[in-house]
Amino acid sequence: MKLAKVKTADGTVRVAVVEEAQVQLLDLSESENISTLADVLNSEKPQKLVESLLASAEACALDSVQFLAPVDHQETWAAGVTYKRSQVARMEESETGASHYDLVYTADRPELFFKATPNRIVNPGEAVRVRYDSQWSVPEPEFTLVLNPKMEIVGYTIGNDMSARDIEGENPLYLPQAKVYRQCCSIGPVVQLATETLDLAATKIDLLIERQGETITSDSTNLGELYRKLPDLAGWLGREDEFPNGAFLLTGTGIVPDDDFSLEDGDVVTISITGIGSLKNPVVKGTGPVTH
Ligand code: DO4
Ligand code: MG
Repeated sequence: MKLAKVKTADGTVRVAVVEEAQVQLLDLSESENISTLADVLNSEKPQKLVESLLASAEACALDSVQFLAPVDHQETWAAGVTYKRSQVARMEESETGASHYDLVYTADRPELFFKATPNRIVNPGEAVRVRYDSQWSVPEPEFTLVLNPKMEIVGYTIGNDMSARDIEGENPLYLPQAKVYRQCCSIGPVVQLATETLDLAATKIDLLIERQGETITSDSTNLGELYRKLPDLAGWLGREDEFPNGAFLLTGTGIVPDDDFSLEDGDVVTISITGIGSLKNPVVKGTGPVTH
């Protein structure tokens, strides 16, 4: 079952079940303590809850709603260097810290970093940003875990971990600046409930980047290439921390474009993952710092 947070034609934000050609808008008005998608995801049995609400749902054409990022008050975190491709690319780009990436790839403790507050996450279809002070930035297409406050994996979605390779490469201590800035992340368009066992190798992750209507780069990987186990990543995140609203956890990139590639203003990034769908965002590159 796929769930989404959508904006309807009259501007209201609703929780919906996504079907082939339509969405079912759920009526949460009678459900005690359930008013948002996060409330549904964090409930005892999300699928059962939704099934009980489907009888009173209102069907609506798929193209009549806007899909929003399926995020409410959750923090978004990310794992790094979880695929061989990411380890190799980062060792090559790093001017000073190559051995850190080598060590963390096989270490028991994974790399986990804070990625975004909800206000830094853009909706599907809205622009992700390249920092104006980066000349080498890429999207990172990442299978993303949806975690409830017990750190249980309740769903899956798609995440784009926008990254400034030149800033991270200059010094690993610049990682927060390479990773966290306005419009640095996109998530969505739906949450696939984690009710069935995942076939890792059959879960394909595709990246397509278009420039002026032409494909300029594309690549694929699959979850079978992920070095870590998904529940282990969730376990490390929750090891000594609390997430009262739940959390999103991007699980790292297995796709890194060639070193001569950098995103430009106007590019369009599409990430597709088997069983979830496609997340598409245009790219904006600013020309100067934020005016506060
Ligand atoms: O080590 C820095 C970040 C790694 C990352 O974001 C990734 O591997 O996806
Ligand atoms: Mg990443």
